[in-house]
Amino acid sequence: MSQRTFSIIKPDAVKKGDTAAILAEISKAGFKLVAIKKIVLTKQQAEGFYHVHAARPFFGELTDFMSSGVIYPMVLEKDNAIADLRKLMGATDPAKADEGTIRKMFASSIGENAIHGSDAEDTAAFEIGYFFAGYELK
Ligand code: FUP
Repeated sequence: MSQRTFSIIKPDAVKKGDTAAILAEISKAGFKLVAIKKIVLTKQQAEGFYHVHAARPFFGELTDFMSSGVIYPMVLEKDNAIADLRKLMGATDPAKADEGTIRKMFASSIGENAIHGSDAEDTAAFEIGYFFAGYELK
């Protein structure tokens, strides 16, 4: 069944000029681009997005990084979108990511790993709503 998920092209990938190449991989994998925008998060906005990680030791570093430059948040749609995007992204640590995954191709470290993808239906709903209004999701 058709499903929506949420993704972000992160500041490291944008700075390296890999945005279009990553979008091409996403398109090749059969995802429809429902919505996309270009923004720079404040530190506070990054903290709100990653609130589930607030107690983790890497929270400060993660939210500094995510507010350090342009990102492209987007909503993607296909059958089984949430799980399929996670597969296409590869492991959080690019050193452990399979060949052909976006993190294997474009990420440099566990902290600066090129792309975000929702991990479940409830987080996808929260994350889509964090960045997009209903009228932007037609
Ligand atoms: P993922 O779902 O693969 O993006 O990974 P997590 O939800 O576990 O982590 C979210 C983000 O926190 C990662 F993308 C990068 C950052 N992180 C670290 O910086 N160090 C870690 O040890 C784990 C995650």
